Amino acid sequence: MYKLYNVKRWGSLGIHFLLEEMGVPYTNIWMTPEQVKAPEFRTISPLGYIPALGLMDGRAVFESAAIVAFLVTAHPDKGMAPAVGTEDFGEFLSWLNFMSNNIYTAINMGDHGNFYADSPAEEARLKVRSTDKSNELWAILDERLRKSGPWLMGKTYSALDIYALMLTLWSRPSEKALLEKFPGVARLAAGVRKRQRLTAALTAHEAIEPHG
Ligand SMILES: N[C@@H](CCC(=O)N[C@@H](CS)C(=O)NCC(=O)O)C(=O)O
Repeated sequence: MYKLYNVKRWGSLGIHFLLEEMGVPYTNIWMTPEQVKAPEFRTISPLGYIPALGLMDGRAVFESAAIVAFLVTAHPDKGMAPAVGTEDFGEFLSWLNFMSNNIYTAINMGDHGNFYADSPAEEARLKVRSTDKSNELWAILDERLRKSGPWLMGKTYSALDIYALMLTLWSRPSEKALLEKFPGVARLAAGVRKRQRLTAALTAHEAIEPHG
């Protein structure tokens, strides 16, 4: 059985939702921020980051996009991504990495205590830049969703939509402000929230409703 190293409302929530949606057996290892920072956790996740997914043989997959790519291809029968090797799969991987490399990173840059700021003034400046950059990136996703949605892969719901919902939760100045600004993203987020299989996990991460 997989082990999901999980912290409430952190980057593990997207993997938590995906595992629930796919209905594959797994256990949640709920962690505190202190446990995440402990040196022992680096033997599982080299940068001490959440999410990490423990495998049956004792190894772990880390980096959120890698975990998503691993799960959807390890369980192709669950239909959460196009078939491996198809052109659609190439498109799927592009948007997955677009979100993890760009939006996730832009959000992290604006976090309190981030590595790139060495004074409160720097931190405040990065927070503004992070929001500007995130909005620029969301606008690209929103255009795609408005033109050829409702999902990121068009008419087909996939792991990308769950990943996108996760990122909306961390928006600045607020999740609701992001959803008001980007109607295509709002429609996606509302659609993912309606998935019956996700109710328990949405509740566990206090994500049933968008935060104001
Ligand atoms: N590139 C990583 C980023 C993961 C990440 O930033 N995780 C945050 C939580 S959302 C974390 O674990 N931070 C731990 C810390 O900063 O000590 C991924 O996509 O998995």
